[in-house]
Amino acid sequence: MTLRSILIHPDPRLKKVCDPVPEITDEIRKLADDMLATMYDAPGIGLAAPQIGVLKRVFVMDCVKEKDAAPEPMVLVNPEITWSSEDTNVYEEGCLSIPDQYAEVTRPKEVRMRWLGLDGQVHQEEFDGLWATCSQHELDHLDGKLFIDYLGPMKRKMITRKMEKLKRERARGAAAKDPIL
Ligand code: K1U
Ligand code: ZN
Repeated sequence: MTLRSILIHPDPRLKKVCDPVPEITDEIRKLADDMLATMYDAPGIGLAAPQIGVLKRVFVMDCVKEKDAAPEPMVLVNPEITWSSEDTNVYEEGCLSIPDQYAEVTRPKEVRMRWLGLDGQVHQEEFDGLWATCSQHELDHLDGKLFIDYLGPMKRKMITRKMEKLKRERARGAAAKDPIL
């Protein structure tokens, strides 16, 4: 298992529509393992493959909130929404690719998703609450969409500028640590 670096917005890889996975292979199983480890380490409740620079339709999530509850890691390959509720829900979303920025996003309250599991079987499940919000946020990542794309242009630009500054500071910090850079 390897911890992978999480890309920070703006990055062209976060804007791409990802490719379907033709079959479950050892490479996909390893990718899912790495993604779960990276998500738990961050920490986060979800992570999509493009966030680690892999443009494949895979995401992981675990929205168990209670501290002492058993983890419920999920790996969704080629996920699709097959039904969404008329009812909506507003949640203050965050994103590991947009650190420390949060904004309210309105999405369907419940969704039914179909996906390919690591067992090679097609799965279908209805999600609600945080699972519904997170699964839709992650599916958006696979279509090159970020939660800030739901915001007005002013707020989106302000957050993008903050992220550009953060990336410059991180690059400077890394260069100061490494005499070769
Ligand atoms: O996709 C991502 O960037 C992960 C993101 C998922 C998400 C959060 C909130 C609403 C929708 C989707 C995160 O995990 S951000 C971090 C976060 O929410 C969190 C971190 C630690 C504990 C609990 C939550
Ligand atoms: Zn995100």
